[in-house]
Order: sequence, then C-alpha cells, then structure tokens
Amino acid sequence: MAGAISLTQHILQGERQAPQETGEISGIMTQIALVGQTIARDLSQSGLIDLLGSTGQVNVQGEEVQKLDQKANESFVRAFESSEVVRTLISEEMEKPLHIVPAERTGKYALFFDPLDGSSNIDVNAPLGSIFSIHRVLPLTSGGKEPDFLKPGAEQVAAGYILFGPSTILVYTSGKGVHQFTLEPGSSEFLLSASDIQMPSRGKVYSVNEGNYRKWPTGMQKFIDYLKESDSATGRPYSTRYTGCLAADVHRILLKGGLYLYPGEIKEPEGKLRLMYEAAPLSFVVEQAGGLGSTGAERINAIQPKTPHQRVPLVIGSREDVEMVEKFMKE
Ligand code: AFP
Repeated sequence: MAGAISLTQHILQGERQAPQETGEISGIMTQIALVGQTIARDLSQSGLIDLLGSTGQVNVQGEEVQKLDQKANESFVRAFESSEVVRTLISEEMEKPLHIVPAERTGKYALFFDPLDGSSNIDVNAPLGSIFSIHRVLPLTSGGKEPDFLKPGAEQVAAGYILFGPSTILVYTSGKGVHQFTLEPGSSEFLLSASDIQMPSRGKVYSVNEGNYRKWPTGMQKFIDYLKESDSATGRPYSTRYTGCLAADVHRILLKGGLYLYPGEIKEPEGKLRLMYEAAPLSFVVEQAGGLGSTGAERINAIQPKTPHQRVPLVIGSREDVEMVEKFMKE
C-alpha cells in the first residue's frame, strides 16, 4: 500500500488536532501494535516451535491456560513493564492487577487486555484476537488508589482489538471514529486500510453458540426462534456465523451488520464474557460505528464495574438488531 498512512502517523495527526492530548495515547498504541506483531509472529510459527497445547495451568476464570495465552500475556507485560505512562495492567491471564513500578509516580493510564481471545482456536489454525481498553487513572503517588481503574466503559480513553486472521489487522477508537490498520508483512507496519467505519443499522447475520439454547431465558430463546422464521419483509431467516473468537465474530458484524450474542443463562445470569477487557472495549468500538453494546437490558458501557474480572451478558451489533433483542428480553 504505497503512500498509506501508518498507525502512528494517524494517531499523531489526531493528537495535533487536539493539542490538549500529550502523545501518551500514541505511545501506548505504538506499544500495543508492537505486541500485535510479536503475537502474529508467534502464531504463524506455533506448530513449528513447541507453542501449541496447554501449560497445564488454570487461570482466574477457571479456564485451561494455553502456551500461547501465556506467551501473549508475557508479550504485553514485557512491552509495558518499564512504562512511565501506564500505571496498571489488568489481564485475563493475571489474577491480580500488575502495578508498573516506574509508572506508579507518573503513570496516568490503566491498560486492560485479553491477550489471546478465542484460545480454543489455537490448535486448529482458526482466527484469534487480542482485545484492549485504556482508562485514565491517577498516579499512585498523587492520590491514585488501587481500584480507581474500575470505571464504566463510557470513560474509556481508547479501545480496540487486533485480529489474527488471513491478515493481521488492528481496529481502534479513541472516541473519534473507528479505524482499521493492516499489518504490512514487508515493512512490519500497521497501515490504514479503512477509516471512519460505520456499520449498517440492521444486518442479516447472528453469531451465537447455539449449543447453549436450552440454558437461556425464554426471551432469548424466542428471539433466536424469531430470527429463523421466514419473512422476506424483515430479511428473515438470518444466517449464522460463529468462529468461537469474539474479536473475529464482532469484526464481521462491525463490517457487515447483524448481531453477536453471548447471553446470560438461567443458572449463570452473568454469562461468560468479561466486562472490562471484552464487552466494554468492543462496545466502545461498535458504538463509535453507530451500533450498540447491551446486556439485553442495559447499555454495557453504563455499567459501574465492581471487580476487574467481572462477567456480563453481551448483545452487540447493529442498532436495530440490538434494540429488537432488548424488546424480546423485556417481554
Ligand atoms: P478466551 O480465549 O479469551 O477465553 O475467550 C474465548 C471467548 O471468551 C470468546 O472469544 C468467544 O466468543 C467465546 O469465549 C466462545 O465461547 P464458547 O466456546 O462458550 O462458545
């Protein structure tokens, strides 16, 4: 892509238009992009060097930790362990928040991340992602308190994901639209490949693990039944697409419209996905593109979090489709 603008140039341009921003976010994004390149390289050779399979450990979520989960987490930690701007790291793979020592005095940001999203895809060469969310906090030495990073998603400074598919792409928002960058293998740079992405107000696709159908509340079951009925006026039946990688499934919905759902279950109403490093960042992206992120009853990014690894039901996608789910859930 000769002449295409790089991720760093793009962020710096945005910061020039908003001089109150100090370049700190561009620094963090540049580091995240470097982590993305490292993970992409590890994934591309995972079958050749002993990186497939489980570590034999279980994470804070009670899920088996894959070797690549651990490696991806280490890549994030290494990139930020001597940061002076990121004060705290909160990862799906770390039980406790990690405070960055040099940044305790100066660091104004907390970085949440799911280092490798869709781990069950690792061994079968299917898409994977990394999801991130950045919040503003106070340095610990100037009154910042340990849990002050537990803020509603509406206060995110920037968020996005890296998707490791046929190509590696990085999608992010800092509240000024959603932009996509593609990793150019030759130059190892993320180059702008789509800007100001806007999603259709309604789609034709739904993405859900339907094996859980019998565990859902009646409203959700009725909604999925409704999507399968035949009615040309409302574009039904919808098609199903589900990769098992949230970032990949939401990316499809972002570009083509429709819905991703991970509902709460009758026995586990809080669902499976994590608020701070899955639902909230993806909702920020989707809302910036004109869509909605909801629990089925309330806006994801209005939720005041209580714990770093809190779970939440997720209904995310095209505005009219999400509103339709909310209507079914109310009834
Ligand atoms: P992790 O690999 O980070 O644990 O994420 C997997 C995931 O949270 C998300 O990527 C998928 O959409 C979802 O789980 C798949 O879950 P099911 O296997 O229950 O459908």
